[in-house]
Amino acid sequence: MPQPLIGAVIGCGFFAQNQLHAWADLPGARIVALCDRDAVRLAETAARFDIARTYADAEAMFAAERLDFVDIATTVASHRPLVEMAARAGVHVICQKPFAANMADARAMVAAVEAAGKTLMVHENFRWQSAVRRVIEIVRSGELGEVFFGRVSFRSGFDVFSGQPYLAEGKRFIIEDLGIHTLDIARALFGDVVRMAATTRRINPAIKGEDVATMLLSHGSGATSVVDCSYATQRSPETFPESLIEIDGNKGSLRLDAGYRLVLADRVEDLSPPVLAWASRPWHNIQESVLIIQRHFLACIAAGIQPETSGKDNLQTLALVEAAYLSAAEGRMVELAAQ
Ligand code: NAD
Ligand code: 89V
Repeated sequence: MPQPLIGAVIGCGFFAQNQLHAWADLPGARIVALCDRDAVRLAETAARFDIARTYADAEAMFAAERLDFVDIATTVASHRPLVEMAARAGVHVICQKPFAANMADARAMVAAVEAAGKTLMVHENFRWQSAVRRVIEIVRSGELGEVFFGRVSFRSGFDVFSGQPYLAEGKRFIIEDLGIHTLDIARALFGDVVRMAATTRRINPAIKGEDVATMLLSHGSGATSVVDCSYATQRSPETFPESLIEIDGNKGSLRLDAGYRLVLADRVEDLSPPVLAWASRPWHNIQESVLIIQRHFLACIAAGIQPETSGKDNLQTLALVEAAYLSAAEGRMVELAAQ
């Protein structure tokens, strides 16, 4: 059995708890240190996961610890300084989405970790949800033939603001926070995008950003897809946090319906994800994907290969986010360049 990789987690907030549970489930990693500027969160998380060494300052942590990797679980504003610090410390990096607030920061982070000769993966976990993964496998197997149409849809009225109050405060909301996942799923299914158009709306008057977005994508593969997301949709049953998918190919069609029900021409598959011991509904779908993506990170380091959701790959997803905001602001189709 190879020695586990030694890691640290920066950011002990709402979502990091899932990441720490997943690391504890993975024999290939051992988290030895935690960092957070918030002393209460830091102490509570250290006690919950029995992690002895804690730091209020990431620079101090990198100076004191001998790490193989760092997991950055903070919100976007801190990503660039922390990723660049990790690159200077010569450790592998996994960083939460949204990876960067702009393309320049994203490119700088990719370049810094590349120059250090280390692995950089973005925690872009929606394409790693087991139901979505099954759909990706079917498309990549060629079973549907040449795909000409797709839809990736996330519509919900779930209150995400109580757990993540910062989501109500930003000028940007649903495309940057959630659409980024659904756009990434569309890329995983249909390939990179050559042009796109988007419209946005804000329905909830209590938040600052847009909570509805509808996007039309032309993929280089020839497929057209619609990616739509909303946190202003009153559904029954509520489907948070499921991404519903429809795909048409010249040899067949599929639908990933509500309730993780996959329908192909001649069969139905129940793709309900497991509820891991530390997980709870309705988040169990996302929580399972955290375990899967973190396992992928360790496997890629062991094999010396780039993760599927590497920093470099994520530049294409971030470019779609930027293009969507530009298209919505200017009311026009936006061309995408290769990143
Ligand atoms: P949060 O505000 O609850 O937690 C962030 C923590 O980071 C806070 O405790 C804060 O004190 C700490 N922090 C910030 N900057 C720091 C720094 N420079 N040094 C040390 N500590 C610092 O946020 P959250 O809801 O846990 O979200 C974190 C990230 O995870 C966000 O980017 C969010 O978009 C992402 N997220 C991803 C998913 C997913 O499914 N992939 C789900 C939820 C949130
Ligand atoms: O997945 C996320 O990034 C979360 C949520 C599901 C609430 O949008 O912020």
